[in-house]
Amino acid sequence: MSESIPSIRAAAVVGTTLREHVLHGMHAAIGATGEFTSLLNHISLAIRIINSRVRSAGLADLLGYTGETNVQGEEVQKLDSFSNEVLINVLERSGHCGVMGSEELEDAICADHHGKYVVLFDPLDGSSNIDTNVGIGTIFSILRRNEPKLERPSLADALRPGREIVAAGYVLYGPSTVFVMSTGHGAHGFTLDPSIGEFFLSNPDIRVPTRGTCFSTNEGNFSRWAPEIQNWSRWIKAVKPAGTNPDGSEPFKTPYGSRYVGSLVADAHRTLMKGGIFAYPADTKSPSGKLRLLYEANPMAFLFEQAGGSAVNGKDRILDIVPTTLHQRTPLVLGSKDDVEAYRQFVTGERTL
Ligand code: FDP
Repeated sequence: MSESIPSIRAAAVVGTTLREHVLHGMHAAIGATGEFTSLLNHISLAIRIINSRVRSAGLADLLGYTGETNVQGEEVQKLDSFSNEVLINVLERSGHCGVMGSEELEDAICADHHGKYVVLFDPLDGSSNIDTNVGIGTIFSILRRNEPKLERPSLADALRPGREIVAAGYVLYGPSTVFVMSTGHGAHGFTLDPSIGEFFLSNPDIRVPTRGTCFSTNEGNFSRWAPEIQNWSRWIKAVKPAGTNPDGSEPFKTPYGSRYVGSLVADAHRTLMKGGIFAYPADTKSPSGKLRLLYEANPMAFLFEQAGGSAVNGKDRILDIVPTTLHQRTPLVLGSKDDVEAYRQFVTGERTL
């Protein structure tokens, strides 16, 4: 009888939950009030609600368009607007959110209370993939307002460089639901156990390999790219190793494989886990780039840096860009340090074919 007890215990080991992970962070932070922890728990609730709808979308008549267009001029799909409403609702109820900015809203929502935090989000990223059951996601970042007690919440609270982010994350609604998050102490991945509705720590302290074997771009835009980006694209597909690293180390093992889903969350997640490079450069159709700085590029850049990777707009660090508008776009290049650096060198002319 006594011999069977250890094996029963071993079989019943329960992993760390997202809630515990967040609480642990709170206990480690001197002077923590619990508001940040509560905010993260509210975000986790919103995500579980969105996840449940995404999972039953085909059955619940949530696919397709609402007939409206969002501020980017794109048709709003039902799941986008549902996800947007859930996040706004849950964040408002948290009472900690002074300012909210969403891809689906023209203007920021400024609360009439002194909530300490700013939350910027893309409620459902990769919307062009919704109808075909391809991975989609939610992306968010959190900033602390500068003077929460003295000043009323305003758009200025949101227009701050990404280096001031205090937490960021994304959720990938793929074969499983994965939540990758950072509060500035590394990037950690949690996987949802759908049977009990709880996220469990599945990928502690994610590290992006220094160099990868895949590149991820929309190659259909090749003819619209600047010559130096075209050269980078030719280089990464070249059969022979082209040149050496700036420090004279191992040549890159080109050609790299190509992987492109067309959902930022899916492409970024693969790049974060396996290394390599994701690039959405500016082109003649989108001269400032396509992706949004505040709720797509910044959260991803924060997570990649936390995981030992990097993120640039071509030549400058994404997290140093000072935004001027809520829906500002930017070219975005993120991934393994060496791969992003090689791209940067093509852009600056330090490297050519
Ligand atoms: P989508 O248009 O489907 O919403 O956020 C915009 C985004 O998706 C990203 O998720 C994705 O990385 C990119 O645009 C895909 O753009 P292309 O279709 O131009 O490749």
